[in-house]
Amino acid sequence: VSAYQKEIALIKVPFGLAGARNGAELGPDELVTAGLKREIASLGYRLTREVRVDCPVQPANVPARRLTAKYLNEVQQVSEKVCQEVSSTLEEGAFPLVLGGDHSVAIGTLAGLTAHYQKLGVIWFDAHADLNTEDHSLTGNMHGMSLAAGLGHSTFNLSQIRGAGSFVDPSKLVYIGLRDLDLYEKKQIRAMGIRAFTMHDIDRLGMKHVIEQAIVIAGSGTDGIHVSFDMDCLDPREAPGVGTPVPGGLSYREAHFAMECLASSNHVVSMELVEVNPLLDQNRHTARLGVGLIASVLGKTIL
Ligand code: HAR
Ligand code: MN
Ligand code: MN
Ligand code: MN
Repeated sequence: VSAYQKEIALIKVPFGLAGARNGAELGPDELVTAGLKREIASLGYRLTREVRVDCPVQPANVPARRLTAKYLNEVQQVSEKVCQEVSSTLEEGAFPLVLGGDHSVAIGTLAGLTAHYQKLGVIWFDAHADLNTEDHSLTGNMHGMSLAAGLGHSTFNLSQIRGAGSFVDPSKLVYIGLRDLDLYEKKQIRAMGIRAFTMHDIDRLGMKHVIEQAIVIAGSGTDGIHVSFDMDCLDPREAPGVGTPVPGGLSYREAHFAMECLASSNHVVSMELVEVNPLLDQNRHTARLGVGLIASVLGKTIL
């Protein structure tokens, strides 16, 4: 975040139908209750916009047959609204902070960001690659398809969202924290040459090296870096309140250090934090970690 940019928009997206289980729709309120707005204010930001995107909730009768992309219409509706909010925020010169919701909200965020930035860098913190298409997903859960939509691989993609820009450039995309990939996703990462720092790489190289490389890849020759932070990148022992926990994840310290490095890079132009599930959490612990990570990206330092 550049020092002069001290205006921020809070875009809450209480949408959870594209996840694996109920509860992600409660994420935005949980983050606010955990003290997010206090942190933002004490960092000297002016909150220029605070919106709660109107999101469809679970219909009475759940679709019976197995769909290749569940709740596609709902995801499309939400994506268009998020796209609009992110676009307006950027036009006003403020920093968009999007609170999920499940990770399908990233489709709308990417749509709004690409409308404004020709060359967008993306760092995707996640245990998962979210690269499935409707034809390859084993679950039909669209939170596992958001990057495929951003890259234009899936049938439902950015080009179907009113106001979206062009697809994300895979050479400017970096993963951090991967450890649970479907076979198709592995093939895609290799075929596209996407830079992926798996947990193995973090163990081998250390987060310092990993985040420095990620900032170079996503930050050089781009208009800025979007940080898409799926809370399940963290180890579930520390962050149990997520819908699809996978053992062997990032420690809070590692993630927090990465956020501090991102802040001092001055390249971050937007952030989203997704997949906080209060129903699976204990004592709001996961949301509190989320608030700490956001504060660090926004420039909070220890001393
Ligand atoms: N790859 C699996 C699927 O497609 C799991 C995806 C889980 N995704 C998230 N977001 N929680 O990363 O269903
Ligand atoms: Mn994800
Ligand atoms: Mn994930
Ligand atoms: Mn630079």
